[in-house]
Amino acid sequence: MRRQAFKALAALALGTLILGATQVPAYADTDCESGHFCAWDGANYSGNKVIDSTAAFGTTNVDVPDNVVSSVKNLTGNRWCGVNNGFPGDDTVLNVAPNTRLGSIGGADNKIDHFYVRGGNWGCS
Ligand SMILES: [Ca+2]
Ligand SMILES: [Ca+2]
Repeated sequence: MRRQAFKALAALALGTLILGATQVPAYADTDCESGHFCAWDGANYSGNKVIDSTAAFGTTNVDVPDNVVSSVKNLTGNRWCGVNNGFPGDDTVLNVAPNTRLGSIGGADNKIDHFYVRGGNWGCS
């Protein structure tokens, strides 16, 4: 009797494990696929999506429309660095770590003109 109760408990625990493993992730993105970098001209992923890119790390100039980017999703394993073209030099104004979503980008808002792509463990410079 005790043995049967144990078996039932074990089966229940296994069932719970399997159910847990097949659950849909709580935070699925419908507007930017895994492996992509996306940016919007509005805050919180609103307005127009101005870029949806799978550029590889080492890419030095991923162009975006000038001075409109306001929110980003980096669903890649790379770091994405946002640049404001300037004189005499360009300024890196945004550093987006791998697998990071930024609904607002602070001082970089409406300034970025292109991105460059670094390895995930690298910094922007
Ligand atoms: Ca904007
Ligand atoms: Ca700019």
